[in-house]
Amino acid sequence: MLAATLALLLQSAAPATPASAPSGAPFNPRANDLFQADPVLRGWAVRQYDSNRDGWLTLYEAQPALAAFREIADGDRDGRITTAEYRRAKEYIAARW
Ligand SMILES: [Ca+2]
Ligand SMILES: [Ca+2]
Repeated sequence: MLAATLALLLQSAAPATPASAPSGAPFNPRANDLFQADPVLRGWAVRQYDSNRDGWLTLYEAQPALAAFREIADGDRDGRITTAEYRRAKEYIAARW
């Protein structure tokens, strides 16, 4: 189930719309799903990306958090995050933050 969520979240970065995303990354309306599903990642994301410090990640605050997670997790840069890559990234985050 987690893997399915991940697949949805993390493989959907393919430019469905070759639109102009100024930040580079496409806006992901499901960005918060990853953090809602995982307390470790949520804790990390809130500490790093909760710009207004209210303890919650809005969808907008979650965008850079998701992008950063992808950056950390996708070790082989193939644009997909496997379950193994996800697990490694989570361990890395848990150990470092
Ligand atoms: Ca916030
Ligand atoms: Ca990968």
